Amino acid sequence: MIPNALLFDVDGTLADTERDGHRVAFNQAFAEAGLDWVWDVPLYGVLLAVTGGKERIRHYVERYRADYRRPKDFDDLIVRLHAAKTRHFTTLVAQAGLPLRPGVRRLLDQARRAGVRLAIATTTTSENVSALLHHALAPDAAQWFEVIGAGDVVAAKKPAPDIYLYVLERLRLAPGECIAFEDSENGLRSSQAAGVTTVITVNDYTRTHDFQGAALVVDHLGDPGLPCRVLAGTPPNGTVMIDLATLRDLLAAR
Ligand code: XBP
Ligand code: MG
Repeated sequence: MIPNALLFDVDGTLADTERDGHRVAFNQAFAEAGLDWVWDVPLYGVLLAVTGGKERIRHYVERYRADYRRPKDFDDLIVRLHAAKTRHFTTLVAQAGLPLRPGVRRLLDQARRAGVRLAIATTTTSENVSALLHHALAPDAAQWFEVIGAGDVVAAKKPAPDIYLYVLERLRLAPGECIAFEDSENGLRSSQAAGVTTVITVNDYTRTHDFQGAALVVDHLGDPGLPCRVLAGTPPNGTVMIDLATLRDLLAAR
């Protein structure tokens, strides 16, 4: 059987948003607030181990800025910084544009034609998801996804399974009827703990993560003329792109 629904992570999976999107927006928010906090590309890779922007800012201060004298309203400061960061990120997505990763549009189109349901399970803030879908995919793309599970809608972010459980409950589907797409170890821990078969598309930040338990690990989903490379797992012979036939075989092998 082909899956009844495809559940997509956003950051790193639909588009490479972290290095040139979120990271830049965090730095803009810090500079605007007069803080000398700068997250360079390697440091941001380390900070990504903590999911959620507000949680990441707090972790950075605790772990790297022993010198920083926290104001009394430190919790509120984090909320304000994060709101500014979201404003910068959505502006960046609208102005600079962050392209979709290979094969994302092709697979979404194929799923929609076949009546396979679509949903999003992400840690990022919902405004960021709306902006990315609108600008990178199509102005009406948010409507392609029956459920958009994002950000603080659940108490525990990835690697906890909560966001996947939230999405599955709203779709009224069992995990075994769905396939999840993730790019990171935290994402895989989350989808796996919810019992969803997972395909990983790695990126520069996540290439070295532990993807034990993923059904398939590829460099990207593949497109005509741009075959994907299988890094772990056994897809059907001659797989050059991840399509509904590949996903049907992965579910059958579960
Ligand atoms: C994404 C994240 C998010 C983004 C920033 O993880 O960890 O924190 O980096 O988003 P995943 P916010 O792809 O596993 O969902 O700043 O909006 O929290
Ligand atoms: Mg991700």
